Amino acid sequence: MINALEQYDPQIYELVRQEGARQSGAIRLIPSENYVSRAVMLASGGCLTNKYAEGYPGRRYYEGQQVTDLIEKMARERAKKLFKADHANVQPYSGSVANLAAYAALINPGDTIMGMSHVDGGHLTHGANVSFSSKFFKSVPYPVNPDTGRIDYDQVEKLAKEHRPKLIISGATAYPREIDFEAFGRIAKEVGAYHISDIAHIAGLVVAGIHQSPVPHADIVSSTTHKTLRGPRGGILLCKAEHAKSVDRAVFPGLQGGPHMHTMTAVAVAMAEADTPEFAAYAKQIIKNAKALAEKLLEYGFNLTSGGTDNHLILIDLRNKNIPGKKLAKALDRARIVTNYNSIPNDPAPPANPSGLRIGTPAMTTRGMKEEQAGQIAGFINTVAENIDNESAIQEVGKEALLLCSHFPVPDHFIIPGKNNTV
Ligand code: DSN
Repeated sequence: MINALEQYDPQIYELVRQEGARQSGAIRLIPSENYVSRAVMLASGGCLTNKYAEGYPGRRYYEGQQVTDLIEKMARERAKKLFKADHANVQPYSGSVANLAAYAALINPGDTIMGMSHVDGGHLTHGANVSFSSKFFKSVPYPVNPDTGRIDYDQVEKLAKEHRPKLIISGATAYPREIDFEAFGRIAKEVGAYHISDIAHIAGLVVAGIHQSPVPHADIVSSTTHKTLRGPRGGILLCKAEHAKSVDRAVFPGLQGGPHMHTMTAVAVAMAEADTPEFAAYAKQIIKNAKALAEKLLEYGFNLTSGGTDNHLILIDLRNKNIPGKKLAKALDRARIVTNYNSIPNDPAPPANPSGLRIGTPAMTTRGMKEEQAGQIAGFINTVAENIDNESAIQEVGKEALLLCSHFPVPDHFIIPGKNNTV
């Protein structure tokens, strides 16, 4: 497909080639990114992009749904089996829309919601003050414990009893520890709230059976389909049978028009891929790599929020190194190590120039890197931090990072024969 693009639009082809080369020639540590399989790539780039399919299988508003109905049913069934859920909606365009649909299915504008505070690791849509979620709803965020960097379930319970929210959201976007979804379910029941769990980051770890599944403990579970799940950029909602109709109505016609059928096709592929022993082994290795990376970073004197990790991500508190997160992220990018600067709990610095750096292991693990390489990468990060104003040292690390990348080639869909794929 990519070679055909060269023929039809050489300018865009060249940019796609450059991005493929960038992804191939860098150690990608953004915890929400990954490399999808060739099958997922082909499905999401195929002819299903041509089809409108408002409605649901058997109840569409456009004709010509002989195949789309089969694809959507298959994607739904695969998602239900994978997550052991009563019902799945595979239409959300992505995680933010999935969350909004989940809220719309259960509560009304003006109701109170309780999600993890954005600076402490919650997602924007969990009630952050810049998001629709605090404009449409009254947001009462729960923080993490400032001493431990972990969720304090007693404090969540206390806040819930005080504010009596209609909805409690579990799940996070920058939280390195396992989440006790059962505890959230119990607290929600105690105060008569619904419980929505957003597992966008850890869905791959959940389906592999490594992290607790929220499916038995939440009214609705929301997720993206990329990140650790390693599918295309999309969203899904899983719920108990009693909420199936409200969830479906909230997605369409509540919030969305026609579903992106090409993405849904690729979601179906990814669900099957995740339902294999190979995927479970991959998910285990993600965590082993994150732990190895965390251990080495601690040895190099980095402070990690909560002291380490149970999942795929690590949040580095850079205050003891006197380097702003943004400055380190940009220097690492020049050294072919791609991360994102991030707020840390109780961050004294603003979100645009915060004190933390967020890194994660899903993409490097897909390339086949293991604990030894995780240790090497920690060394690269340390060298860049120690030489933050020394550009030639940073460029040297870039050469070593490129060499490491060359030993762990990425899946072959963007390796273009005869082209320079690593510069
Ligand atoms: N932007 C995603 C992340 O990087 O975690 C969350 O939506």
